[in-house]
Amino acid sequence: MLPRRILLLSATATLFARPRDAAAQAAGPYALPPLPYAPEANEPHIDAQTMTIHHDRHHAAYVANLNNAIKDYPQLATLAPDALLGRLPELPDTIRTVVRNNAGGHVNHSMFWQIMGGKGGAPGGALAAAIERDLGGLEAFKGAFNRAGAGVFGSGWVFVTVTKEGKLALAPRPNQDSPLLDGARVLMGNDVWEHAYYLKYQNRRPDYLAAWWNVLDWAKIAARYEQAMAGTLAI
Ligand code: MN3
Repeated sequence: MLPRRILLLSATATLFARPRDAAAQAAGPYALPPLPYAPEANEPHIDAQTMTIHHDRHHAAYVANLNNAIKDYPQLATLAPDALLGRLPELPDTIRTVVRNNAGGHVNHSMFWQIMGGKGGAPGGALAAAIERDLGGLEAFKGAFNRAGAGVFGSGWVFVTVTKEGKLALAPRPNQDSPLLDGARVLMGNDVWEHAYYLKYQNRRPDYLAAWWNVLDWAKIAARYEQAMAGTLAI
């Protein structure tokens, strides 16, 4: 048996090596999409260091873990990540949970980067009308969304799902569970894992939830809404 100090050292080395290793191993069918803006684009509400670590290490690790999980199942590599989640019950038992977590992490973060980098404000057009109709208007929607996000115990997400008919609903989820698991489409969502906000907000998740609205790109969200209604929204 190894001396205790060596065990501790090797555990520490593994812990610190993980993010870099994860990024280096990202060869496979799934790829980390680049951030669609500079890491400081969401300052001061979300700091550049959080964006960089979140994208380059956390999201990269989900992609690497997903590629690693399916490497012995080449037939799965042809599936888009939303299809992989939608067909989770058909997957081999041995990889079902790791795919749920890491394909979930991949699609959730891919959506998340896409809808930020904006200046907040309010949506217009058909999306504004749907928010009015299904969620009681923008202010009521923001309040309910922030309460749902604050109410996620531990790590998770708060999403808005959208049906093909354009109907909106709040959908909080634990861990990296995606509404795609249930066959729903995701209009938008906020990441309430501590890694999304801890450097700047520490334990003040409600402050992060409130500030997040200032970085939304409503034009991108409106485009997702149109795609959902057209049946072309993937992740
Ligand atoms: Mn995250």
